[in-house]
Amino acid sequence: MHTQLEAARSHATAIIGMGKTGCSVANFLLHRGVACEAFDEKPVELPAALQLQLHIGTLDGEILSKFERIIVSPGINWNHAALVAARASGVPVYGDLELFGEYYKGDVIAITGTNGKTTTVSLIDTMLDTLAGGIEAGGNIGTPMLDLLADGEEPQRVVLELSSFQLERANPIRPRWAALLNIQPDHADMHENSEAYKAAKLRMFAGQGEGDKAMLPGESEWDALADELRGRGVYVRRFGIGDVSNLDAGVQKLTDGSWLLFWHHYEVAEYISSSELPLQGKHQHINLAVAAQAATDFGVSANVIRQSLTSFRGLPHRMQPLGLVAGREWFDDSKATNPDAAKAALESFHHVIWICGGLRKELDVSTLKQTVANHVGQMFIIGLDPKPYLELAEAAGVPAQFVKTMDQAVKQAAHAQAGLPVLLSPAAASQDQFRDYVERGRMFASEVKVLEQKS
Ligand code: UMA
Repeated sequence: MHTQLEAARSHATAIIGMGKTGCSVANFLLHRGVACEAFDEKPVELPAALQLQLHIGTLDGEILSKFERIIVSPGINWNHAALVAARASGVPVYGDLELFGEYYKGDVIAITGTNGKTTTVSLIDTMLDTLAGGIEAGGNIGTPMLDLLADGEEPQRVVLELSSFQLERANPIRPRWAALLNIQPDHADMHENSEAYKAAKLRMFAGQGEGDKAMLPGESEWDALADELRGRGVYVRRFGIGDVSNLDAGVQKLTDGSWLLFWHHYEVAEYISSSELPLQGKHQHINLAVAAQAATDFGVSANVIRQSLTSFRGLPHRMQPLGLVAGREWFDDSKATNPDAAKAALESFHHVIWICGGLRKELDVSTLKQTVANHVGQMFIIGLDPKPYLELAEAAGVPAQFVKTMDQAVKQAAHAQAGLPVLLSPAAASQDQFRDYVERGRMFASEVKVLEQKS
């Protein structure tokens, strides 16, 4: 029998996961008069302004199947049994990117990749903000994308940081300019396999067509995609480490060991020496080159781009120097939540004391063996899953100690091999011990501060 409740639900939206995304979706839809109910598997408190029914507890596919549509937060597994059941019953299930694509008609710049997204998006945001009409940044970077449309005004252009989770649960949007920075192993606990992870990321290009621009890594594995995009009339750019005559943007090594960062304004190459950039690390400079290319493609002048590059000091928790404390330098790279991010950080040091460990997301850390052997003097392991990191240390022949907590890691690292810098670059997510990587980085910085006050 069709109850009154079921009849109401057949015209309502179920919002699943009431973190940042869920609250943003609820706010957006309620303002547009859409009836909504909220679901979360853990106890949460909604902001007072959000007046909607909240259900706490295990998701039930049968209940969800009664709704007109379901909007799911990115952190909830797409293959959650309740979502699979709801989809099987024919209910449309999407993420917030779907709603964004339906409502927003301005220019989208979209950035995806395993590592470097936030740095690239932040710099594009800074540089394009100098244009008439400015720009707004959102998505995985932290501001839910629908918040960019919340006040009813439509920004002229937006730059979105898109995660695989956001891309997999929406019909393809059509970014005017889109860049894939890299694909490295990550989120093995959330995607069925690495192919599914890659396929989700590549959905970013699926809606592009005539006149749009796509930025792809220079490696040959991306040639087929480049050809396919060109076949659809997309203007394809390539970037990476290499020669300015072969790539549109990237870094070029010089004979004296230094390197140049370059991008192109039409056919003309623009350069800047890496020694002029406060932000260090070749992997970071590639991200800066991609941002510079986006800026020039949207008409930002070379002078403004140079000024932005030479004043950009990087973002918190990404190779952030904390200063000289207790006779050594300390670096917070808490954002390194997968092995490839930690590898890039470790390789930017000659030798370093490494604090690592956390929620491994089923990723294989043994791939770091050579990097650890070459660049790490000693390891201090935090988190609830020390075994793979201890095995890595043994394989690399590096002394290691499981200290479990951040305060112990900092205390012990202060007494490690004299003079060596200390790097927190966990190669793991943080949620086994912290709310997120930000809290982990702050905890590290505050323990270093305690050390400073004592010394
Ligand atoms: N929840 C459930 N069941 C689950 C999992 C979660 O009910 O199985 C509930 C939780 O109890 C919580 C809510 O869902 O109340 C959290 O939803 P969420 O995990 O999607 O988190 P949000 O607060 O909505 O944040 C999300 C992104 N989080 C993830 O993708 C995991 C944020 O990216 C993003 O900034 C934000 O939307 C705004 O767009 C963070 C992230 O870690 C930074 N991203 C990953 C990464 O960068 O590696 C992809």
